[in-house]
Amino acid sequence: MFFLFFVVVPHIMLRYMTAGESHGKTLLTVIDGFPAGLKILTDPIDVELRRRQGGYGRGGRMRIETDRVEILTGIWKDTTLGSPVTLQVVNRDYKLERLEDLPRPRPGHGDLTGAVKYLGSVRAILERASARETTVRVAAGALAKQLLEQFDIQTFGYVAELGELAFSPRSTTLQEQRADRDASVVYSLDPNRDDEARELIDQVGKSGDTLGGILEVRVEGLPFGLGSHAQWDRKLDGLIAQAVMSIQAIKGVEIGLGFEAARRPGSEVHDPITYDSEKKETTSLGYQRPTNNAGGLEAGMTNGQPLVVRAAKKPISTLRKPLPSINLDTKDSEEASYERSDVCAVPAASVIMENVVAFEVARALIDKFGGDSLTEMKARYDLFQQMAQER
Ligand code: EPS
Repeated sequence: MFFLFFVVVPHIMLRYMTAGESHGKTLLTVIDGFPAGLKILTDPIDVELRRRQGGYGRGGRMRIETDRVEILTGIWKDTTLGSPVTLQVVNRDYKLERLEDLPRPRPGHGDLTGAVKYLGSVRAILERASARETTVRVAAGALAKQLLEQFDIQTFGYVAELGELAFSPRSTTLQEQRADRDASVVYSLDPNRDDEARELIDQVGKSGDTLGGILEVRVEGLPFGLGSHAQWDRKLDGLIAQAVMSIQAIKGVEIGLGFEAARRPGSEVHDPITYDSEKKETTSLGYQRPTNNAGGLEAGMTNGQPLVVRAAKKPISTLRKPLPSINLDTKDSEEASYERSDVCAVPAASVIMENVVAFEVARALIDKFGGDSLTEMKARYDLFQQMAQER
């Protein structure tokens, strides 16, 4: 008899997992497959953690926490060993053992569904489902960004829309836009409109409601050919969409023109190709595209243009003016429980998305150029650039 065995070997080289509850002792991430020989600084990770805590519209918890990363494994003399890197952010607001269950599930959260699925309490679900978990996702991404910087790859995330407010960039260069974003209380590219944004958030907060928005992440300096057309689970657009979609409260992901591409004829969607030999030595290899409607990806591979990803974040599910729910014990109609929450975490979500995308890009970079050591990666990167220029 003939048996055909398919052995499923994940080809993933760089990966991470997180652990920890919102009000548990600590939050952890283990990053496996990070190359050896990279000097790691904790300051840039803490800067991202601080940004994640900020943005106008956040609630009481962020006044309690001062998130700081501690490196527990994988690093010797500030340099990566090639072994798993463990990062920790300790919760100041550790009180899990004292907390009670929530009797009335909050619509939009995993409260009802999780309690039914696990045949247990709402508390058991919400503690892990909470966006507090993204603290260590940001830490993992901020570590990955230090690898990307070695290859002059820049990741940049900001708030494009807040409720019904849409922000147009005030400046053009990445450097200016970064300064604008860092000056804005809602991490938009137009700090001149901060007053409007603040007013909107205050007004929504006063009425006991919450606010969502649209986030955008751009990655510049990418080489050709990260990701692959050859297999569905190696397409970089798919990997990015999954990673972004998994961020708490994200309801939609677009790359480049995204949904708008469906409304236009092909001639107004696809980016024409020209060649400029003067630009041969840049990451574009000289291939120029007057538009970037593809958002930097064609057939699941980077095409030398900036990667542009957008995501829709729904308003936070916890409402101070609660929605109708039921009492899980009696099944009687009652208002949903209320646990302390934020009015608007859209700015924070832009930080999370930036770092989550950075991690996916770093993984694709390691897939293409090998992941044992930074020295080998750089040599292979340079060799590929040289070969691709001659193509
Ligand atoms: C969050 C921590 C949480 C919330 C918020 C985000 O802390 P706590 O529940 O103690 O107030 O502020 O969580 C949610 C919005 C959510 O849906 O769970 C954080 O660290 O980002």
